[in-house]
Amino acid sequence: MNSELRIGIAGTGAIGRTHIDRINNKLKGGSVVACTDANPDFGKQMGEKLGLAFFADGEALVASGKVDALIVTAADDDHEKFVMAAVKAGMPVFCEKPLAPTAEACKRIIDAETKGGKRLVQVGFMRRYDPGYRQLKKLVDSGEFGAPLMIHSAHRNFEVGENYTTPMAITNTLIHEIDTLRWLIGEDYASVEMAFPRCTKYTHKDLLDPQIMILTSKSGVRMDIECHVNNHVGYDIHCEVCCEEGYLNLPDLSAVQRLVNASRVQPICRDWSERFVDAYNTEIQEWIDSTLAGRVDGPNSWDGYVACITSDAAHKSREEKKAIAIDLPDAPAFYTEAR
Ligand code: ISE
Repeated sequence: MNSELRIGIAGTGAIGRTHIDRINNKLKGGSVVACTDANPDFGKQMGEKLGLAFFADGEALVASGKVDALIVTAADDDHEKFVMAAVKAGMPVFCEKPLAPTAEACKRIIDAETKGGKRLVQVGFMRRYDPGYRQLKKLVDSGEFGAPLMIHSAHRNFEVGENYTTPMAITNTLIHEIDTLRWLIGEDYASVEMAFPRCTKYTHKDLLDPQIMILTSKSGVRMDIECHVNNHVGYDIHCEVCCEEGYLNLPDLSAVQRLVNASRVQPICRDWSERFVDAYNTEIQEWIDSTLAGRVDGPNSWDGYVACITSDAAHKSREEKKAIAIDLPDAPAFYTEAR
């Protein structure tokens, strides 16, 4: 491996371009030098604009000899094909969440990675790198507040595109909470249930909004998560961990309070790129560092798979209108041993 990581990016949409910018202009140890996109015309245009070599598909990019590692920021349905191209070539790959839209697809990735004999895949669960969530986890883990009993969370967006539909609230948005809460309490889930309040007037016929997910861990910690993606207010993330000896609340990003027009105004973020900028920077920097050192330190394919077993069960709960038990296999040693 070179001393500087040469990175290819598969998916030149919004999140892809924020990663290109952070890697090429802010972070150390790597640079994005090439790209591909499921939409070749768009990818080519972006490649020219950003000064990146363009390749027609993931296999050609990976085989080009121009990159040491791949970042996948394509649409969720295209994650699997790009991750597979890297895994089959033995190349380290960072894939934005979800690893794939279904557990079945994640399992194919796990089988290919295991067959190759080396852990290569990191999944972009960036909440684990957010300073606020890291503080929260440290306090939960300290044991000072006793056992966690309940968690109340909310994931609110100002608005989402017209192509965002009911299942995407789980696969594209709540997937963050599914991974974060499992990591926060260090426990797997036993069941999931979806509930549907009255819909907001700001939604459309293919999107039930808001939705509530109720997760129960194996030891009985009960977690409710509101997902409201067309709130027309702002990007608002909550997490309150109710423990035996106290309540732990996720801090908001600091913002100066304004006193105007006989009101106190506390600004909040407009979207994820603002709210989680520090988390993304730390996540990608740590991925570059560990990749150069030949390791995968962050959330791996097993975490991506477990999250999708949970999201598949959540879809089933919506369809069958009942709580669904989650039956998780034990993680194989390939994913638990230090490597
Ligand atoms: C988006 O893909 C994200 O990852 C955001 O964090 C989330 O808030 C949004 O709902 C998703 O569509």
